[in-house]
Amino acid sequence: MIRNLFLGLLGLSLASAAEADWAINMPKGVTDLSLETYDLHMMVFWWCVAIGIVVFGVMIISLIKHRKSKGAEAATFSHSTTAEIIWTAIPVVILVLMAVPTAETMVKMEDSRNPDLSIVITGYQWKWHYKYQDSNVDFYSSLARSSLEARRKQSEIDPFSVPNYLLEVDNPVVVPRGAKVRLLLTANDVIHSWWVPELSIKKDAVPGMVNETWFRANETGTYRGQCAELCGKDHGYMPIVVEVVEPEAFAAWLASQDAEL
Ligand SMILES: [Cu+2]
Repeated sequence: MIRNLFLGLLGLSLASAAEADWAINMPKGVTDLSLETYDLHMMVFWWCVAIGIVVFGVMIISLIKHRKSKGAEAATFSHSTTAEIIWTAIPVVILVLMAVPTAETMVKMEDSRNPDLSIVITGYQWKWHYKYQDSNVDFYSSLARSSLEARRKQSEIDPFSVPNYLLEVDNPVVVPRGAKVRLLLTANDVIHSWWVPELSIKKDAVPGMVNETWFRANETGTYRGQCAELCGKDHGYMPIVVEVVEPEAFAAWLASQDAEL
């Protein structure tokens, strides 16, 4: 049984590796803060690699050089103040070196003052609602029909044939490039989480609370995300699509949405 499970998992991982165009690392994203987050992540990653090499290197060399068959005798001391000071001081220095730039970036992330545009995002089981502040524009954003049909049991539609399967919506959020967009997040039923990796945003949407975050996208394009908080049976079916367009195109879009109402 275990062998079958193992073979099954192996088959699954090979199949997904062959089918999906996935990357192992996090994306660099399209905002200044997403790039800073990526650089911090890489800095900490390389610190971990260096620590791993040093610690395991010393361990392996010690095991080989001081083995019993070579006549090594165990030392008998039980306490070394010098060693304790060193193994406390070095990690403290490393943690401070990581904490200073991290704190600088986190302060910037929290600074959502003076936005060019504010959007109230409300999570529902299982869709998102967007309301553009200072305008009448508001709409629900649900899973696109193409994905909805393919996900049905016995639909006979191959999900791999559906472009952006489970990552497409009927009404995407549209924002202007270069504008500071403040997001005010809440939920109407259970806790959801608004996550768009390329904007470097993952923020919980909690009933009865308003969480705040912001981004400024430097590049136009379509950025996709998902609800990142297990929120019920259709948690996997409430994706997020953000379209970043030129400011003129955004103004035209907003006016057209307003006219529809
Ligand atoms: Cu959700």
